[in-house]
Amino acid sequence: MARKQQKTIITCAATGAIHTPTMSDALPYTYDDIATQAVEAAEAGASILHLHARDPKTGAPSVNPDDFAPFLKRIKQSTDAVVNISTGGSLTLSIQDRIKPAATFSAEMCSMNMGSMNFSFHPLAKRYDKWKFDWERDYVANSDGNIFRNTFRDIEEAAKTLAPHEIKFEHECYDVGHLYNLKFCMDIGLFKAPIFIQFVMGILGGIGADIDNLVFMKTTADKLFGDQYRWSILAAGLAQIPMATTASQMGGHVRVGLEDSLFISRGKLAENNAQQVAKIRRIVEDLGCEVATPDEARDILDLKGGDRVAF
Ligand code: KMH
Ligand code: ZN
Repeated sequence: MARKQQKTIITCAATGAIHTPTMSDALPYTYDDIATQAVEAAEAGASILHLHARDPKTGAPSVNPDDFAPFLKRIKQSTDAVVNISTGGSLTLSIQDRIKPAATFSAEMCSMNMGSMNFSFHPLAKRYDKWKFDWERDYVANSDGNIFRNTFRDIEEAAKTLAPHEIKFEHECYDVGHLYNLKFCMDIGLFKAPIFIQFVMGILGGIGADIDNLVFMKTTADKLFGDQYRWSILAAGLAQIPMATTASQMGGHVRVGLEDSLFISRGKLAENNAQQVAKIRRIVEDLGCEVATPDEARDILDLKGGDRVAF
């Protein structure tokens, strides 16, 4: 497969919250720790920071803009990395609540989940016996009964509410069908090219993380979107770095971070987000690609610019 000569954008999803509550001491949940880890990830080479917020007392996923403001300010003061605010929030919240932070802060980017699914991580409940907060065990164990709701109506409402902010979406596609959902949404004018697709692999409820599936996602996206799209990969758990390595060699961008994997290698927890960023950066550069700066990422993805956000 021919590799396009382009710079590789590293996104770091630093906070977690949806499927990695606080199962590693490295996961940040206070304002200070989120800001510090995000800035260190940017210094290590991440040009995009995908961020959730947490209630700093309970560590629970939060979509309250007041829980974003303190770390967004600090991040903006310390780095010019692109801030990408999650609209995934928590599996149990409505889309109206989930898009509030992105709208409040008029971010350069935000996530957009492209289909409804049983996003499940319930097997983890049996693997952990020590939980930091009371809510975590039940939240994880009950995920087998949750629908992560992202209907066409939800997507349309989010796209139309956020349109005045000219936010570029990170279209999270957890399976091939989500690419077709995205194509439908493009055809009815909800999203402008170039679109940015995140192939999300290895989440229970979505497509598995292997190379055949990655090639299938990519050839399907080529067929549907031609040169109107850019793409990146996020593989959950231990597949994170191996799949990111493969994707970078196929001309894709990469996403790492403790949100998607708590590990730095088999059996070894990552110490922080920057460690994962440094590792994928080293690999990408060793294999002959260059890592994009924040401004290069803005150029590749056609972003509105860091001076047009509201934080
Ligand atoms: N951690 C991803 C698998 C979102 O923030 O909108 C899910 C995610 C969703 O990133
Ligand atoms: Zn996220």
